[in-house]
Amino acid sequence: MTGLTTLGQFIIEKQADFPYAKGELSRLLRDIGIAAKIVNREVNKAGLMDILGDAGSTNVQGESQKKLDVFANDQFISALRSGGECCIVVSEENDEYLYIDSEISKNAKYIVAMDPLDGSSNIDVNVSVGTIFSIFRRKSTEGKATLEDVLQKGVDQVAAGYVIYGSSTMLVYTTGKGVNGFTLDPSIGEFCLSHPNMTIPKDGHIYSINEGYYTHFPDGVKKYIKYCQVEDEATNRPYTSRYTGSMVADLHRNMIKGGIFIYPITAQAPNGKLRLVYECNPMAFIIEQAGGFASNGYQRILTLDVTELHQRSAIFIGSCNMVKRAEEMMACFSPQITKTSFEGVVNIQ
Ligand code: AHM
Ligand code: MG
Repeated sequence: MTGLTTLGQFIIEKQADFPYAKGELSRLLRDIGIAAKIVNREVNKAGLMDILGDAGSTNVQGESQKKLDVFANDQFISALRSGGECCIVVSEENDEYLYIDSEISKNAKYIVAMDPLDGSSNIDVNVSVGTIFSIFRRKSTEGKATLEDVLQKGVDQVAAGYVIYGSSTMLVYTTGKGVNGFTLDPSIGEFCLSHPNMTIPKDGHIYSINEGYYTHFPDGVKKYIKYCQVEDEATNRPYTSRYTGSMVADLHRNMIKGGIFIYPITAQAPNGKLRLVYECNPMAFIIEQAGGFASNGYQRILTLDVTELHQRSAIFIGSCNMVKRAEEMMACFSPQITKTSFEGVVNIQ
């Protein structure tokens, strides 16, 4: 006995939490874990191989795809296809949802939505990237699963997780009974339980937002940023600002230390940038299960209607009290974006 609990062992132990389950969800999570290990291997040696840089293609959102985006997408799809428990995959990298049409998947009940490599603009500079996944049970009981099966609200997720390829690689997931984190031990090639029952502090002192877009934010966001920066001993302000450009890394840090991550609507992204189905909803499920909260500024993320595969949303997510405070600011000020005038700012020619 090593005293270590591997992801595989943990998943099997936890299967008893779902008395009706026949092990399909466990197998699905195992398949995702396997794909994550393969992606991790490539991310780790990316600098040594011809796998850095653009793939020369764009996704449905018009964003240029990195070679590793495409590689990670292929790996996850292939693991889900050979596992046989998934009937549909939705991916940031695919315009349409993908049926898994194989003999072993013909009775599959689960739909997986994913961002195979989030924060991929960071790959070329060796900064953490991540994978985000969300799992639903199909609602229809016969025939092929339909778009209706895919467009479920966040509250209907049965599991969600992320993988962070950072200074160490971790897989963090929830099935609605708390959040557990596993660190990849490269010497044995296994994810091992390292962060049982993860909880996010109710309060924090880190705020994560791309302040470069300040003039393009709604007034409530501007006021919240100013609130974070004001000195106040009682509330431990000013807060500190941390933003990597990888949502998974920023949220993982904030989950451990306490903090808020915000990607609001902006003048350029009037519906927000991040995608509801495979970025906001899974992260909201995980953070809520850890005791935090996620909102679009006005409404709980998990209750938002889902009408499109690649729908975008604003997101305020993290420590409960911080998100509630940001929501208060949003309620007090106009949702309109009024460009800030920088009177008094000196232009140096
Ligand atoms: P991606 O899925 O194309 O990688 O985009 C999502 C990423 C998030 O991880 C990150 O928080 C955000 O985009 C950064 O965007 P910006 O550069 O506009 O701040
Ligand atoms: Mg992404």
